[in-house]
Amino acid sequence: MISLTDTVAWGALQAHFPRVASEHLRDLFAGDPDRFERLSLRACGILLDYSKNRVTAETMDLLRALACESGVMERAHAMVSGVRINETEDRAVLHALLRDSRDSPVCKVDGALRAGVERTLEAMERFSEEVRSGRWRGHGGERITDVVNIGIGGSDLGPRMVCRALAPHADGPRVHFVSNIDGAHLTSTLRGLDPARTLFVVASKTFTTVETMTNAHAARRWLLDAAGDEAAVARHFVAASTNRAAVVGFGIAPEHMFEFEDWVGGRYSLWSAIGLPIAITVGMTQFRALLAGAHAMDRHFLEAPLDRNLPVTLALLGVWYVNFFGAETHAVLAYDQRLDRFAAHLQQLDMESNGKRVTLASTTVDYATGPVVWGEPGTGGQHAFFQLLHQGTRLVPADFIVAASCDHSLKDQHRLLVANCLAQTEALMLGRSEAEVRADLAAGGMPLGPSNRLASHRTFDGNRPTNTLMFERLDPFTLGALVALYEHKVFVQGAIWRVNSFDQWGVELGKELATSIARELANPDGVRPHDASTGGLVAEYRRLSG
Ligand code: G6Q
Repeated sequence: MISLTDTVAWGALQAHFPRVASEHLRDLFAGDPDRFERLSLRACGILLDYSKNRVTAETMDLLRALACESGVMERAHAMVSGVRINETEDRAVLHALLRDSRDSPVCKVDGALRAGVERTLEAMERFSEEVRSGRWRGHGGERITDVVNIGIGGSDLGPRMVCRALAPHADGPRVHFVSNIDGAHLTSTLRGLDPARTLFVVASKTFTTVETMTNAHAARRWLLDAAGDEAAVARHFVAASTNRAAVVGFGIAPEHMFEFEDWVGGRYSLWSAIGLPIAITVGMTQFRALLAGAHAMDRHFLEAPLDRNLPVTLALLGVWYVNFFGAETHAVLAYDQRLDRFAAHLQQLDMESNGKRVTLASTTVDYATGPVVWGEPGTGGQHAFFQLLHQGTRLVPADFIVAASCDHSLKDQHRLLVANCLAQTEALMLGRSEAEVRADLAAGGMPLGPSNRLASHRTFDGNRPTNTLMFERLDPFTLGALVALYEHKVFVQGAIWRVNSFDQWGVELGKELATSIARELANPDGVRPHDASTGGLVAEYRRLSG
């Protein structure tokens, strides 16, 4: 197989790049009054305006040719047909099945798999309703008021992000999330909670993850210190996992284990039993609406032609900036306080999926792959890092995300929020030329001397690319569609970069070393030779900790 950089489509993009790189977005807009209409798409209630990108119609055609030459959609159809596309772990990748519709399915898989998904959803529905209605009681007969999800990585970030985003819909017990091995996380979360009214969800695909199991055992001790009876564990702990034996070994009854399968990757698992805290706090109807939104996006992704396809378009624009403009990062700027964990979720989704340098053919890439993904909700960022976005030396492509309507009563503030979002993308695109700055300064009465000094500081180059994603409101359906949109974006990029987006070997080495260093920190005689830095730090820890 020829290398990606030797493909016809790649060569054509390389030849095309200098022409586009020298164009200013201001001129592209001036030369085409229909640019917004031509370069915007709608699906599942989401508008994607990608007109403020440094592309022409030809660029998009060439990028789509790259997707075709890379067999992106063939791979997508293989994924939803249950082909083991996660080759390095020999697993299928079927998170789309978790949200598939029985009436109009997109996955072509065995009925038994589908039935298993439905069984888990029904079990989640029964259990979440019991907890929400108060029929489920703690060991002492008290109603549950607080649910603590203990999990990390994919067993934390997705459900945590969704619970925060859907907070206006929450009418069940309060949910809390504990992930860090740092005991401060569990301690501060449990402070103020009543063991008699607290339910723990131990969320772990493997049920072996050190952080999760350590926190789960500490939580178990906290409960038993108060309850004084081992039998309390069965009323205050449930699990979302694939590892039945370990769950039962912990003291959780098998009927209180919510199962999923190994074809659900951690960072794609919020749609599975890992979503239990979501179902408990907002109810199963809303959880099913979240799944329906994701399903609608799955269908759109699989069926829309490439030039109308939102995930494909977002992915190709990302490839354009990473591989041709040399962008190192990608910002996700949600103008929505409720999406304050959205960038964190996308960080894992994107960076754990495509932060790879070896292809599926086991060759080392000679091109860049996944960017550093980062972001904060607007408008806070405007008063912090936006300076660099506007006037720094780096190109940082960014996605702006905003809902037209809000669920609170401060409508004027929401209008201001939207105004800020639109103003930023306009400013990043247009910039402000030195001539305009000079004219402004002169109009304000500034003499020529100071004006000469200040003008360049106050000039904005513009030409900084952004996508805007706008929808009516952040309801469960739209959130589901939005998350699935990014899942498929990441999939498309992984397919183009030829990496396996579904493994995560890169997290293993640090885990291994932490286990052995933990033993050394506990036992001074067990120290093995280290490099000078690590050895020095082990010694310093000993000295400081006594
Ligand atoms: C995600 C990764 C990883 C995983 C955590 C937790 O895709 O696989 O983040 O979710 O390591 O694993 P467990 O759910 O097995 O505890």
